[in-house]
Amino acid sequence: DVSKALSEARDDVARFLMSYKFAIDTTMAKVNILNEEFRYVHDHNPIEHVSSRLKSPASIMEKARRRNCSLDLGDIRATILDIAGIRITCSFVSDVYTIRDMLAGHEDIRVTEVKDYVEAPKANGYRSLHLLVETPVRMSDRTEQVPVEIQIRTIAMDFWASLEHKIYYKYAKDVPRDLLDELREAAETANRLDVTMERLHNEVRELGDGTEDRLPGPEEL
Ligand code: 0O2
Repeated sequence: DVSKALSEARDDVARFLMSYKFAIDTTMAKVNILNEEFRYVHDHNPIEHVSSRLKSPASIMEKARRRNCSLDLGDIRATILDIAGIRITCSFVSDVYTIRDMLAGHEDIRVTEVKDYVEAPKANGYRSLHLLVETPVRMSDRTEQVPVEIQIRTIAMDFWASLEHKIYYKYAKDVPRDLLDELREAAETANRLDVTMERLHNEVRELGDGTEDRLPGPEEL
């Protein structure tokens, strides 16, 4: 009957969304291990900040509509690859690629696509490395391969993208031309900052004693 069908559909959606939450949890655990290990063992931690988000049902539906995707959960899983999103912010551009290599080398992470907007920025100036990955989520009765979008960017790229995102929504995606030009210029400034900071970091590292940004270990506290 109708109410049974509705309650089954609701359970299917809940299980569907839960698999993405678990994929975020397991991927975040891997990133957190890297983050903590780097803090104790190495003289420089490439990870500055990590965040995650599960796309809301409303924005999943909105994207499905834009992509002409049916509301079948299998179609949505195959089409909308950023339902689970993780964002890793690094200090330097080289860190972005260090983190990429570490995650891509993980046995439970299969990279399905790389969008390198660092090497080839978008026309508006957006820069970030996007890894589309699949990770196994083991549940009581099955294992699912769940897609996760991992965005890796520097602090400067993140600063720019956060403001651009706000402006884009403030103007309901119709941003005035002069503002777009200024944003493009700001993206170039951010890029120059990234290049300068990396050069300075390397120069100081060559002089340094290898302890520059390591937190004290437990025995030193
Ligand atoms: P939110 O709020 O971060 O979730 P799409 O643009 O999503 O239709 P696709 O191929 O999935 O198509 O896009 P892509 O290039 O992989 O980018 C997806 C995500 O990258 C976006 O998610 C943003 O987080 C980020 N992104 C991509 N381009 C830009 C940009 O020009 N400016 C900013 N600020 N962020 C960008 P959402 O769902 O749009 O947003």
